[in-house]
Amino acid sequence: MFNNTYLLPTMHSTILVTGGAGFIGSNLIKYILEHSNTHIVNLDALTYAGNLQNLTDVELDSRYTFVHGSIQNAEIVRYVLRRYNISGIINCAAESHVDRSIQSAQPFVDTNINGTLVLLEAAKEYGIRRFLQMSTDEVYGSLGAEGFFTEETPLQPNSPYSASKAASDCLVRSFVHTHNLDAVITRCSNNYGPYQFPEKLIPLMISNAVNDISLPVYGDGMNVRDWIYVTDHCSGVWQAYQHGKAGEVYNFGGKSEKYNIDVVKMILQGVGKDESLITYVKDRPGHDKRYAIDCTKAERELQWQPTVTFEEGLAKTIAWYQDNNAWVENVRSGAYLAYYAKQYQQ
Ligand code: NAD
Ligand code: TDX
Repeated sequence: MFNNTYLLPTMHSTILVTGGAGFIGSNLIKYILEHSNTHIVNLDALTYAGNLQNLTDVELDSRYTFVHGSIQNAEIVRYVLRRYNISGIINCAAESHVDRSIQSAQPFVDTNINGTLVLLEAAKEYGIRRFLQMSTDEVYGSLGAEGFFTEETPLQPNSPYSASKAASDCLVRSFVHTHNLDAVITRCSNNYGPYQFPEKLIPLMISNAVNDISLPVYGDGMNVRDWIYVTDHCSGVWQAYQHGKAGEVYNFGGKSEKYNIDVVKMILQGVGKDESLITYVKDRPGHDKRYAIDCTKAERELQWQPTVTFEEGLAKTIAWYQDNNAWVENVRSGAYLAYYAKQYQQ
């Protein structure tokens, strides 16, 4: 079925996952450990979004190792590649929240652009056999009422976050073409599921609803996002890592376009709370209207499909947040409260 099966991990191949203490990274590490014999080193700086509690299920697994450090630090990155004989890299480490990039763009340039460059240079130096850059559909900009992003859609990032992701994608592409690095880029739509930091729409609205705090909807609530359950994204990334063609981009989406206001109302219904909790607040500057993904390339070339419907995934996610209020309370602490107050002051 696949031509380049030489990339299938052998019994003892060890890969580096960066940003593995974050939302998608932690779900991805668990997914890979469950579906292969691969050993994983997780290099994470433990920013506000990184949380080792996301990985308690696997911390005793002999195939898993955590290293605390930044992808901006070339010495640590080179040490990890040498020390653990790393054969491949999946780069999930990033500053990932659009609203924070509007408050302050510098950390996005530092990690998303400079950090990715550090990884690329080290990958070149140590002959890394496969590099996967986890990117986002936001690099394509915004859609009107019609159409979908394909892998050929021009890059038109609109926020400092998406601009930094587009820049890192361009760096990855340049290392493929100039240095023959074996790299693929994945671009996914909005993820949701367990362990997502409650600054993003779905976990924020669930946590607020559970705690009877008002639900702040930006603008008129008519912006559209294409929602994908996080394990569907993880399966796509793992397929692309193993079977993607060097230099190619693969889009992933959940085929679940929704208006924000409809998502919020579904959450209130799921939690059993009243719509009077909804508050319309000042719109996000430069707010992208609509994202929608055409993922036929991944379906055709990677035999990948999203498997979780939005209704099913949302019910599982609501149940997870209700069952893990201690996790939520732990992250909704000092720095989070300061961020929240600044972001939602009217
Ligand atoms: P997240 O914010 O939950 O986690 C990011 C992780 O990266 C954290 O553990 C953090 O500590 C770590 N990190 C940050 N800076 C670092 C540095 N300099 N060195 C090492 N680690 C560092 O993000 P997420 O939602 O899990 O997103 C993961 C990746 O997927 C990002 O690259 C993001 O752009 C991309 N992505 C996210 C979505 C989504 O909907 N969340 C969709 C498409 C693509
Ligand atoms: O309080 C809110 N109110 C609100 O109306 C928040 C936090 C968001 N929104 C809206 C803005 C967006 O239209 O909900 C939508 C989703 O917002 P986010 O969860 O912040 O996601 P988005 O900006 O779409 O970006 C996400 O998808 C692509 C991730 O955060 C990125 O990391 C990913 O690359």
